[in-house]
Amino acid sequence: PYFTLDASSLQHWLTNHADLASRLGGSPADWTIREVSDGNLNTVFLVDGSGGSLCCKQALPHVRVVPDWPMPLERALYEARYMRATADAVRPAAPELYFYDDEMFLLVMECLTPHEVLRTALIRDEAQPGFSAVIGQYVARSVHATSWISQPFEHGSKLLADFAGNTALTRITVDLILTDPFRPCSRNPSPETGLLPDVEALQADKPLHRAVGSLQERFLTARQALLHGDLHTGSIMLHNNDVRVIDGEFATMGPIGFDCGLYLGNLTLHACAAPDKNALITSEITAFWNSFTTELRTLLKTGGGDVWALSDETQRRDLLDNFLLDILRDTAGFCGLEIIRRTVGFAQVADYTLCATPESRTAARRKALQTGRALILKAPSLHTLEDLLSVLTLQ
Ligand code: SR1
Ligand code: MG
Repeated sequence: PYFTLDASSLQHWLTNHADLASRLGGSPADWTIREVSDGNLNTVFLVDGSGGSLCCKQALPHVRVVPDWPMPLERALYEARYMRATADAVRPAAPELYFYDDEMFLLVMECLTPHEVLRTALIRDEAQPGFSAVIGQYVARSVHATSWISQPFEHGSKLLADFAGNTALTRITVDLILTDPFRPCSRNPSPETGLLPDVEALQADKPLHRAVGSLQERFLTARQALLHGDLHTGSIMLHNNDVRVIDGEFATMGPIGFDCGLYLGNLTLHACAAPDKNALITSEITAFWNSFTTELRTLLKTGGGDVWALSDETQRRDLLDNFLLDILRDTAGFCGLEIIRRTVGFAQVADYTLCATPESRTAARRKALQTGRALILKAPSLHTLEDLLSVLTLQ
C-alpha cells in the first residue's frame, strides 16, 4: 500500500528492488539521498551510489506547495504512460524511465546531473544558446509518434483511452491557464497596487474573453496528438547542449500548438522580465519554430495514418501547410494565455525577480499582459512566424 516516502524509507524501498539497487552499486548505507523537490506537485529525491545515480519522484495526495489542496495520486501513472508513449521517438531528449511502482505512485528515472532547470539557467544567464532547437525537435517527434496523420487511428484511439482519466490535471490547466486569470478568483494572488487597473481591465475585457473561449474549445476538443501538457521552462533541464524534457504528468490528447505555445510563452515572459535578453529570446523562438516545422515536415512527408491516406505528394504538402498554419495560430493563442496566467494567476514565475525595482517589475508585468492580450486577439489572423514575432515586439 501507498505511503509517503522519506529518505530512509526510500533507501529501504530501493534495497528491495535489486535491479535499481544494482544501478546504484555499493552498499545501501553508503548511498546519499537528497530531497530536491522543486515543482508545485510532487516529492523528488536524488540518490547517489558508488556505481550510479537515480531520480525518484513520488506523487503526494495533495499539491506539494498547498497541502490542503487534494490531488489524486494517479498523475504519476499518466507521467509514466507519457514517458513510455514518447520515449522511442524523442530519445535522448528525455530521461529514461527505469521503473514505475503503481502502488507507491513512484517513478524511478535516469538522474540528470549536473543539469539545471532551464528557467533557473535563464535567470542566471547560464543557458547555452540553441536549446530551443532541441525542444522544437522534441515536440515534432512526440507529435509524429502520436498523431492521426502518422499512425493508424487505432493508435490514437488507444491514446485517447489511456489518457482520458487524467482529468484532475486537465482541470488544473482549464482553471489556472484558461479561466482563472480572466475572472476574480481566490486562487489568483493579489496583484501589486500598480497592476490593479490592468488586472481589472483584463477581467472586464469582453473581446478578449470571446477569443479565450475559442482557445478553451481548441484545448478541450482538438485531440490532434499526445501533449506534454506543461511544457514550460521549469519542465526542461539542460547541461551544455544536453537538453531534456521532464515532468509529463499533465499529458493529454490535445492541440499541438498548446505545447508550442506554453514553451514560447515562458521564453517571452523571460524577455518581458529581462529586456536585455530580447535578442537571445527572439533567436530561441525562431530556432524553436524552425526546428519544429522542419522536423515535422520531414517526418510527415510519408504517411502511415488514416488521415491524408489518399493524398499524393502535392496534396500532402498543401495539407501540411494548412496544418502548420493552424498550429501557428494555436501556438500564438496559447502563448498569450500562458504569459497572462504566469503574470497574474496562481502559478507565477521567478523570472520577474530579475526586475531591479518594484516599478520595473510592474512595468514588465504590464508589458506581459499587453503582449498576451495581443497574441490571443491576433492569433487567428497570423500567417508566419514573422507575424507572430511582430506581435511580441522583442526586437
Ligand atoms: C497546482 S499546479 C500549478 C501549476 O504547476 C504545474 O507545473 C502546472 O504548470 C500547473 O499549472
Ligand atoms: Mg511540473
